[in-house]
Amino acid sequence: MQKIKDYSLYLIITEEYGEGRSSVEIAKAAIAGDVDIIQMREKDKPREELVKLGKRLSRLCKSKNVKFIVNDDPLLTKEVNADGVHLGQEDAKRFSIEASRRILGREKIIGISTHTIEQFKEANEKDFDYAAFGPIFETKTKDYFVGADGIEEVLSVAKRPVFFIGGIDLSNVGDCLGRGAKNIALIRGITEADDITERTREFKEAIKDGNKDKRQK
Ligand code: 3NM
Repeated sequence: MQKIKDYSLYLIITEEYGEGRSSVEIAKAAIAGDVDIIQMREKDKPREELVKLGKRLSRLCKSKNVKFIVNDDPLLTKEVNADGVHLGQEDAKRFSIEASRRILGREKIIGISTHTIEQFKEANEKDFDYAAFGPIFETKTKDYFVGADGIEEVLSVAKRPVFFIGGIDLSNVGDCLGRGAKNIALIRGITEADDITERTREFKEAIKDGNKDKRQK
């Protein structure tokens, strides 16, 4: 069963990039704009706070049929009843894909980060539900980026949905889509917008338009 639909828009929420708005405010506004997936990615908040916030976001997303993913921690994922966990390359060492699967079971979503073609090919053989590949462009959370050239190669070998990530905004999303990207993940492209709902809609339209030919098949 494919748990992640293609042509999805995935918003990662880190409150720090929310221009003073809370995670819940950001999530509500993005949900109103028809976002498909939301991730809670808060590296600096204490666990207790993450449990509280995670439960709120989880309830909110469930009530609106939006998938809710927790960064880093399959135990926290289970505790807040999220739909899945996202494992970075570092997190994957703390909790491997296999350990996360044992904790979460078959129904939940496991996503992983990959940053090079080699990493992607290696991960491709494992038991995850989607991969993220990036950073495609310059971003704040990493001090390097891989460029858009790898998109076609990643897609030519990918066995499950891939989200392209990193520095994606309305000016460069077309480049990703033109190279075959179906799914996009981002933080600031949405969280820094004055009108988050409107911006979310614009990205959804871009994904739809950029994939018109494929979707008609
Ligand atoms: N992971 P923005 S890039 C959280 O390449 C994250 O794995 C990345 O933020 C990866 O859309 C990234 O604001 C940051 O550039 C995405």
